Amino acid sequence: MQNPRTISIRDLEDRVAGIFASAGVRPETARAVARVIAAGERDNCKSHGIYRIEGCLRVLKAGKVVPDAVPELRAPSGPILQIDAKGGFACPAYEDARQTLVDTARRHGMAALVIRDCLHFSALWYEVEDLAREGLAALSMCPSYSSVAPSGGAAPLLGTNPFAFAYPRSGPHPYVFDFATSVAARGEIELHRRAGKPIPEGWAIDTRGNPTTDPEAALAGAMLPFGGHKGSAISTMIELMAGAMLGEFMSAEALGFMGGTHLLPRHGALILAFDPARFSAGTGRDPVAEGERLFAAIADQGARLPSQRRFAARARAEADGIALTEAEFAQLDRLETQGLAAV
Ligand code: NDP
Ligand code: PYC
Repeated sequence: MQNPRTISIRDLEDRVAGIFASAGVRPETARAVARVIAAGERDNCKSHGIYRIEGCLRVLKAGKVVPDAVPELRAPSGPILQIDAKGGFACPAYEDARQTLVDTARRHGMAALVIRDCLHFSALWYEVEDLAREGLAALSMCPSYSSVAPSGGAAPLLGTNPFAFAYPRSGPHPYVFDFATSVAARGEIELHRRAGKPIPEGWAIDTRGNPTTDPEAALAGAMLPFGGHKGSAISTMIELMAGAMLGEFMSAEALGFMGGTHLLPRHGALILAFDPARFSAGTGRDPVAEGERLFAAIADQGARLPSQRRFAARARAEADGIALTEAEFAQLDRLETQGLAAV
């Protein structure tokens, strides 16, 4: 069999940035968006890689994300920072605020970053991993749009509400987990639909509330929270913490604003950062070394850590480039030549 064609991480980033810049997106934003999309492909997170380009272009074409928004940071002397994305993409807002967030967390021991009114289409590990590389523990969460039925219900209400956590480690990579609070991310169902494959049982119900493995029926019906009532409660917490508490949209309002699930949602996001050294001060214990003991005990049982697959994919991409299918290369070509007309 022929080896798959590859592209370097940098070249992919350049091509994606070019697609967004040609669609009228401010160059700094196009570059920030391209960084997270290329990172998704690099780490083999297909549901938030180049597949997302078309979704973002659709939102741009619909006029529901502001292409030239310049985020505005409000950083008072306390631990709560706010950056207003002004209806633009979340990634440039995070990039603009991240150093102030790191400095503030070190100064106070903890800090919160509120991202207001943004299109947060990307994987959340990107932000928390970045903070853990600065020696901080971090949590990130945001609502989405109503597409998940609460446990015991049958109609979409909650979002796929992702939740990510990272903790610094002594080795090359931090400990990171990141998941949708639905059984699977909506992007996974969409990828199954495109591939003409059924989804696994337990992911979703149809419009009549019956279990389905048909991705079309699942997208029209409701997705299910992971872990039954437990996932449903965590998802509800995210609606409250990253929606109601921030004075930003919850998933039902985001759905109303976008006018349906055909457009990625706009809402707020919450990122929390903690300095472990400040929390353990005076105990004589090293919080990173304590973490290492736990990770070693997990590995001793033969279990793998979250993000291990992702970091292995990254190492392969850094060494050999990112393998894309011919259809994916064709998709990039088409988006480059047709831009917004392609969606
Ligand atoms: P997955 O179920 O694929 O993975 C969830 C986490 O569990 C990952 O950290 C993964 O690590 C880890 N993991 C998977 N299998 C194992 C295992 N056997 N042992 C230990 N750890 C494991 O994620 P989802 O499909 O739920 O979410 C995918 C992405 O979608 C996320 O990045 C999320 O942020 C994003 N998303 C974004 C939204 C938004 O609004 N911006 C909305 C919803 C989702 P690994 O990657 O190494 O496999
Ligand atoms: O995959 O569920 C998802 C999703 C929604 C918004 C961005 N990603």
